[in-house]
Amino acid sequence: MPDSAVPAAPVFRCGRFAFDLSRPHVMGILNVTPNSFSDGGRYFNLARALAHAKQMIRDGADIIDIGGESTRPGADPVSTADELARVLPLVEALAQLEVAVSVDTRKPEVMRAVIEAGASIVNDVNALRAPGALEVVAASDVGVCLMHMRGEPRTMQVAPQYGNVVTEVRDFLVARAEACVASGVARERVVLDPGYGFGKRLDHNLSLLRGLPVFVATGYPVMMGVSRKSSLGELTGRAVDQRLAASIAAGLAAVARGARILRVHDVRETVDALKVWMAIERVE
Ligand code: 9MG
Repeated sequence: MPDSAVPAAPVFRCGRFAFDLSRPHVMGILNVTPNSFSDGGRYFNLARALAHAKQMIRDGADIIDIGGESTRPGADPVSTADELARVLPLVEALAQLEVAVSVDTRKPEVMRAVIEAGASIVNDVNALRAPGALEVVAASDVGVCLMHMRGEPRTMQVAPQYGNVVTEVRDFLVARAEACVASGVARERVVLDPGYGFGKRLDHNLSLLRGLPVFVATGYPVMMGVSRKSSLGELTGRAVDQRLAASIAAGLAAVARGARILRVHDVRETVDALKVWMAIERVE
């Protein structure tokens, strides 16, 4: 592993949790949308969603990321009321367990409610750009994942263009992180995510993966979400439910380049792969 891929921040603090970043961590995806792109809306029902979250915890997830609004390419927005009705009961239930609860949302009203209900992380694909979002996070002790997205989910895959995708995405994320720190969010509460697949073509995504050490060199922890994404389908010709091997390969490539949180659907398989990787690399 290149020296630049060693994270400077040793810890990610989020609510009552502090993650030691000398080893990678797994964030399990819990989509509670009727039409989520890669699980077909299977966890829209509360009891099934809870059972699935508990299975991911048994399988070794450190964090559960709950999403009530689809961010897949072409997805339409949902109302605040609908999003809250989907995510709040799950946040309340999971916040009682020994797992960090993350909520994937762009809406400040949703952020405020889920923080009150016990969420420890806000995962915002819009990097807290909605008016009021930064203030909600700054007034709390939660961690925040700032993700890069070009445009918005409905239109983001329409001819995305970059000069140098790695430096453009890094500069955007560092500017958003500095805005957080200037608002009173401790640096140790901030994680950066290049936004694999969000307003990017296959070559952009691969450049971002190769360029992860550039993000690690910012000193902020790096999160990566490659699980089942369409670029893996482009590379393998596989349908969305047949991309496990491709997801593990891309996830391990990200960890080898310094990513310290992997956002995944397949927790058990990812945890196994990371155990082997850590043994080889002598990561304790
Ligand atoms: C919500 N969501 C979907 N894909 C994602 C990714 O790659 N990163 C983050 N942080 N969130 C994502």
